[in-house]
Amino acid sequence: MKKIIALLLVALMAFTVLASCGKTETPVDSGKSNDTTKPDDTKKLTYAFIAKDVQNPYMQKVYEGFETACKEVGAEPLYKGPEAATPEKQIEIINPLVAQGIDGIAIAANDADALQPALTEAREAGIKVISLDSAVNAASRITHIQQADPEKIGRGLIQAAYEMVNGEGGIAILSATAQATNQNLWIEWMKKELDENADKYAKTPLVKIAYGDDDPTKSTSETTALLTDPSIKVIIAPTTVGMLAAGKVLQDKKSEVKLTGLGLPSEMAPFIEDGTCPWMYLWNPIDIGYLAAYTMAGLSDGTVTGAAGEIVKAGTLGEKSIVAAADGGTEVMLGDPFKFDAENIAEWKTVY
Ligand code: RAM
Repeated sequence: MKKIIALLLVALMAFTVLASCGKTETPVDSGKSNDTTKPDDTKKLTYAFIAKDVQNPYMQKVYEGFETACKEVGAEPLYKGPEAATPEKQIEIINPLVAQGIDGIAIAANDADALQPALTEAREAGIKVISLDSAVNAASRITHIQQADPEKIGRGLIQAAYEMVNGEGGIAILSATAQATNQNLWIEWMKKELDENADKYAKTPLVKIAYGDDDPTKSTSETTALLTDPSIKVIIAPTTVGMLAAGKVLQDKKSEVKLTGLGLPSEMAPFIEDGTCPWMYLWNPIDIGYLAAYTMAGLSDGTVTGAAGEIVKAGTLGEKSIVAAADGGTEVMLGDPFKFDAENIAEWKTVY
């Protein structure tokens, strides 16, 4: 009997020594994930989507998808954004999120470079930072969620404007803010399309670029101002806020000026139906938010690091590749821009 007790004691001591060895070998990172009294592996991750501005209905649609995907991956979603689309106001939102110690930030940027110091701080604190819709520069992000090829969008909008005026009539652009990365990229491609095909577009010059700041009131007054120039026959609004404001002005004034751009089917249906906007383009904003949250989840669990060549598992969207982006960083492409016209608008206006 004594022998058995002695053997048991030896076994117990050996186990205790092994167990304590195991403990000291466990890497400790600021005590956060190794606090054995409160196991951290069950902690829900928190992901924030920072909109260009909170009121923008397009941004709200993006968040819808973000929220759905967060639920699917078991993360806590936050919807943040300033009242006006400025980088300064976005910085004021980023800083407290860093202090709060959230796990991921997906931002639709109001400026490519101005957010870099705040986002670098976020990344240094271990937060997974990605941009979506409107990119931050490559150094400020892990990757970017790109709605559609910017070249296709820019060239496609000029081609649409050209057709709408039968190759004759000045073009005006009603953009969002002057610093918006996405709109500026699309405008660059619009200019390239015009420059590279100068003969074709000889009678459809780009007359003016106006900025409505994604603010309905400013977009309305900028459209009204554009209409005082009789050489302008078509307006391209590469922003959903600009599209709606311009559509209303043109409809109110029973103007002959045509409208195209990037609009929400739910908002633009009446203008497509009455011919103010013969056709326009967009993609599914809900899918952008959805893809962003899944990308974040992949970054959190280490399945992806944001490098070109990796595959993001994006729930119902399937697998999406991370590819090299034109700005030196990487991006995940959602798909192609989709054309909305009188034929299909009824089908889409209830979707987004
Ligand atoms: C506005 C915003 C957004 C843009 C869409 C098309 O809602 O400017 O960034 O992607 O339009």
